[in-house]
Amino acid sequence: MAELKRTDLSVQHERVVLMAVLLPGRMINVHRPLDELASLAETAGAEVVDGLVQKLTKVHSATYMGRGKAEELRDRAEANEAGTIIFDNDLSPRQIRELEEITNCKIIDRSELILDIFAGRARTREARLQVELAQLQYTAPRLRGMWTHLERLAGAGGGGAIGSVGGIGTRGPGERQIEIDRRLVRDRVTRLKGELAKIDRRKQREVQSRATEFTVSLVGYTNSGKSTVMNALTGAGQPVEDKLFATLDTKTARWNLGDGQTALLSDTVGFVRDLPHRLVASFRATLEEVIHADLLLHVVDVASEEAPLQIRAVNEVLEELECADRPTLVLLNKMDIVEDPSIVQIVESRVGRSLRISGHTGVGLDAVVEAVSEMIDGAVVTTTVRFPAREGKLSSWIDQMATVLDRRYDNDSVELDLRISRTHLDQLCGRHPALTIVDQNG
Ligand SMILES: Nc1nc2c(ncn2[C@@H]2O[C@H](COP(=O)(O)OP(=O)(O)OP(=O)(O)O)[C@@H](O)[C@H]2O)c(=O)[nH]1
Ligand SMILES: [Mg+2]
Repeated sequence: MAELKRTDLSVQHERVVLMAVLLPGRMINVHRPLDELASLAETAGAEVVDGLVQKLTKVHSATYMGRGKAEELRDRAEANEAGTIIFDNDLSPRQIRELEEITNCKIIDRSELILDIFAGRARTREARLQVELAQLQYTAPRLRGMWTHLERLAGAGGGGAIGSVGGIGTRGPGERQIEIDRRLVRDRVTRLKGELAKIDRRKQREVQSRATEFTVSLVGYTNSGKSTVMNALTGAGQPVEDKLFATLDTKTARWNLGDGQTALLSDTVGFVRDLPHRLVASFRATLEEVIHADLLLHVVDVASEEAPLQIRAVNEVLEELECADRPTLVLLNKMDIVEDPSIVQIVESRVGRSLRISGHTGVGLDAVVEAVSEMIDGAVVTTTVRFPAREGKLSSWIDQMATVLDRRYDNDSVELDLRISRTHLDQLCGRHPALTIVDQNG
């Protein structure tokens, strides 16, 4: 019976009971451990009817939580007529099975819930493919009867091969069906990876073509106000919602900083603690702008008492993307509704350079423009370089990465006057010993 329940992992319109197991060292608000999970569940369309918390020093390998507590969970679900229990933790396929036996409910873990939200919100083709890949990879080993799930994905826009197996599931999840499911999943994963690799290459070219521009990326916890700040700075018209994961793709707009100075500003998907690794990996194309940005603007909701935890979670994702040491300016957002100023002070003492702002009222945004403008001035230099004329590849690389102000030929060598970012100039010198810097100012 439990196997049949796990053919569809959506929790939309379901009455659910929440469960958080608190373990030492986990990033969670111990005073209100179910708050975020409740927002996630509601974002996914579920109706939260009850919640339970258990403190443990270590997990039980078979049932994750204590058996007695699992039975209490069953009673709570029964009393509230809930058919689904959502865990704030990630569970192994075996733990899910055991817990479904005990509670007689569908068990959804944290990653599955997040993936479900992403699936419901993905609008662009790129986002849909990315979510589907992450879902298949995370969910496949956890499902017995896959086909209903696959059909749902196909119906949701994944499209293609899966839809053509419609009807098979009516035979139920027998052994043979499991084999067919596994093969279908493998084939689909291969196809999705191929399509995503193509998108990835296109995105890389796109990002590279902007290499002569100064690029800035907004990053931050979901709902911290990234899109609001983006709109306030550029008038980009990004949708803003008091919901988790309102933005799932990346939008880039020109940011006019005054005095003819411009940069490209990108707004992208928000992060959340314990973001499934698969999801981060498959969202690489969407995060391409972040990965290559000259500067990160880390937006923090300092009106939330969870701000310090959220900063840690964002930094972990940045580490995973290998851009933890990128120049970063922290924007302490929602200053207009801060109730506890000590949170702002704590955050200020823990992060590097930060500015207090409100994307809503616009307070503090002038200082952001000024700070970024100064960074651009420091980050771009005017220089003269010389190299042998036969180095054609080097010449075309420079054409892509820099603005060539003047080009002079002298016997067998070329001399170029350039406007180029410091980072690119360092790369250039490191990779091409044949190149010499003749003159540099700024
Ligand atoms: N009071 C106040 N509310 C803000 C401020 N900035 C954003 N908000 C609100 O916070 C909510 C989330 O804002 P978004 O800009 O959508 O946040 P986001 O970081 O883009 O969120 P996701 O795309 O979902 O990750 C919205 O309801 C905004 O109106 C601010 O400075 N002050
Ligand atoms: Mg947003």
